[in-house]
Amino acid sequence: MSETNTTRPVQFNSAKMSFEEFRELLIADYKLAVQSRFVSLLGRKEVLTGKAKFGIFGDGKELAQIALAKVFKPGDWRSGYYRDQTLAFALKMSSVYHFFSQLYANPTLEADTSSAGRQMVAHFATPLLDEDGEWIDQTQQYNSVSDVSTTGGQMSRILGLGLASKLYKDNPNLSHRTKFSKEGTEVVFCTIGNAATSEGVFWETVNAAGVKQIPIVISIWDDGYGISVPNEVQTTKGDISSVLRGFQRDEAGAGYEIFRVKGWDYAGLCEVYEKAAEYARNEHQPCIVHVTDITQPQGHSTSGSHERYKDSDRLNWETEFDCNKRMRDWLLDSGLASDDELKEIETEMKDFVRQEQKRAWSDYRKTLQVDLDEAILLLEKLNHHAVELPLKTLLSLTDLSLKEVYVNVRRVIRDLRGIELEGKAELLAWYQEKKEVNHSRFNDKLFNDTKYSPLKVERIEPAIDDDSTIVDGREVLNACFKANFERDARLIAFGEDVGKIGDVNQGFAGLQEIFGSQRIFDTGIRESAIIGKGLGLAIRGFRPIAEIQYLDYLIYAMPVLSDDLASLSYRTKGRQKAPLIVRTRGHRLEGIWHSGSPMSVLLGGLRGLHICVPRNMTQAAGMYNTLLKGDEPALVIECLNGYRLKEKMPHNVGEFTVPIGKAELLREGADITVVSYGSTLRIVQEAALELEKLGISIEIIDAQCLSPFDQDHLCKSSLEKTNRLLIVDEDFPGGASSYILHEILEVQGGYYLLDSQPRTLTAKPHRAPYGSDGDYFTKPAVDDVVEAAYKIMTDSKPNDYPALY
Ligand SMILES: Cc1ncc(C[n+]2csc(CCOP(=O)(O)OP(=O)(O)O)c2C)c(N)n1
Ligand SMILES: [Mg+2]
Repeated sequence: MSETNTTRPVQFNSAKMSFEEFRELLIADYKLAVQSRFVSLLGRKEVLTGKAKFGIFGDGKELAQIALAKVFKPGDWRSGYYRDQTLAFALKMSSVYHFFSQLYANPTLEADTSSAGRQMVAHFATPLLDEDGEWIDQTQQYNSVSDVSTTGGQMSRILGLGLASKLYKDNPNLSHRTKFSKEGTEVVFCTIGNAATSEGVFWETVNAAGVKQIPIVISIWDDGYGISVPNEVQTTKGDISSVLRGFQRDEAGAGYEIFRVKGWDYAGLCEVYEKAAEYARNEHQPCIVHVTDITQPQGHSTSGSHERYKDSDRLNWETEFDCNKRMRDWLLDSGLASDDELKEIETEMKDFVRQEQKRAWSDYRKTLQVDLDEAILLLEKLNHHAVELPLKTLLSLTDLSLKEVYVNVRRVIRDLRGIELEGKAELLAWYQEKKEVNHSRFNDKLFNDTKYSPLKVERIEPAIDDDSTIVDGREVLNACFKANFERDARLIAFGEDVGKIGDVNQGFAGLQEIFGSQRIFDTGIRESAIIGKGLGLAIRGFRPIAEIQYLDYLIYAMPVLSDDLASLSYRTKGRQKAPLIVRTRGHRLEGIWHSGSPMSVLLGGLRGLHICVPRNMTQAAGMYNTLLKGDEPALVIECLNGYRLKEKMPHNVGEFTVPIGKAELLREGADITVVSYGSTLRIVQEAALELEKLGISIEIIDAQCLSPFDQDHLCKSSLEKTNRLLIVDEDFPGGASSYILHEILEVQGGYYLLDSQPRTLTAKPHRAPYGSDGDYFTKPAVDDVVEAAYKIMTDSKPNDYPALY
């Protein structure tokens, strides 16, 4: 581990720098440090005076970030957290104006370029897509993946971002991908707080990057606390770089280069970052920089004061070792600047920050003012006593907000119900129009919705005929993957046991030998890392298929899936995307951790991913073909018990597409519509034959995709005929089956077509035990489906269908 101190000379890139140039550089750095500090001070005030809801700032971390910014090159990546404003300003990823616009939650991308008011302050992102959804040239800009608020949430993705550099460097077939890399020289700079290194995902990521020797530089901003909890409670030995020591590269093997440097030591910081970036860039050597002695002058956030948990010694120390103060003292002591000169800079920066804050506030107000003015104008035209109070409220608004505007407008609309009045139609039309504007402000871009959306991919039927060979289901998948890998050099697949043996069910069998271990490879047992790898690779222009061995283990990757991947488009208002395909297998098998079908967990947690539930491997292959032509993230859950079932190999196995979000009619029937998906479909199909013997004809619909669900409203059309509904799945009672019920009854309007109570048939509330008998008594079996369908008939025609029990 390298330790630095201030006695070393500062080394900058240009050895030929004149004294005056050197001095100017230092002054510019000081200026930025001061500017950033004023932003923190003023930002906090803005929150405490009620102009914004919550503030979190980067005071005390200025110098380290200025040093880091010096080695950040176009094409490089930041994956950081909410303390990085100085870095963001230095690299022009943000500005004082943009920062304050985000603080106020200005809902436009022009003002808050990072998130259009969707994220808290200090959550940075650079656009990666233009307005048409096309990739921007990443090699020409400083890149930042959109921040997430969860501690450690920025970690997993650095694996893929960094691995991309390695792959671009080593694979000549990718040299035409010039928007994404210049010979793999891009470095990923990750930042994390000292306390957040307590998260499991930190350790998982650090280990994975060490194994693969990924070009990353992880900076740990160590201010001794995580909110109020000190290092002694967070970390063994209370010292993160000391416990990381085993990762240090040495004669025993490759590992990390670990640096330790003080956050007020400007010269030491510059030196460390120069070295770390060089190692990572030129040798693809991962590095960790532990920046100690960081202070937090204003405490953690606007939610409370640090006097509650820091004693006076610590507070005094923080004042003395404040990095900006130390730099100021150093500039004075070494004669590089005079006190007057520094004071002038400080006044200039204070004025500048104030002016930019005011501009941001004024623009924010103007955005809202448009709606307010229009609403007032329309309400003034209405001559009715019900309008008086809302109008008066709007005319005297002091705390301007869209909420206030629409609360009052909607009150008027309610109070004028059934009343004909001049100007009312105009108000209603305006409100309808504004609904769309507000949808775009606050609700759009759950998916990127570009012209490449998988929902827009053309349907190509599978070519299956009498000549089609009958094979195991897994062979259909294998042929599909092979065809896609041949066609597209961007495709990469990885996961536990995916490389050498071609996954535990042999979907990729033999493909590593054909396409090489750079494109199809094994990973360690670390699900977050697998998804993070896929996410980062997808952001850098690859088309990864990240495999999670069993659906039950997806839970281990939920943080990165849910917080990062699923919300990426939404939280950047469509300006970033990661078209990652997550492949897994689940539903039917036996055992508490091998038979999972936690679909409602996924439906709730993965809003922002398409969730595909193919009934067999041919349908799965068609979905992969569709998704690979599209550009949005998706989860495909193959049926665990389907790999060895016989299917016909389509002649166009790498071409045909199964549309995303479309259900399929599998069997026509007259009495009950039975909707199901995945492994339970075969059970429902068997049950149909039993039910025929009882004189009941069921119509079977395969949902195929849970999100989006049956966009053509096939279920509703079926209900028009049967008027009865049964939903069958393996989730818990009230889980995904209830979601489907909601879709059919409420979204599709199927409620009005029902003649009897709709029913759901699900697994039992507990998880599935091991063994076939346990399965029979836990998950829906043929007998259960038959009896549930029969009960529906008993309910409506008791004479024809007398109760069984
Ligand atoms: C997963 C998760 N758990 C808890 C929190 C609440 N939280 C926000 S910041 C924070 C402390 C983080 O401390 P540290 O990593 O040292 O960063 P610092 O704020 O000190 O720079 C906590 C506990 C969170 N955001 N995410
Ligand atoms: Mg901390």
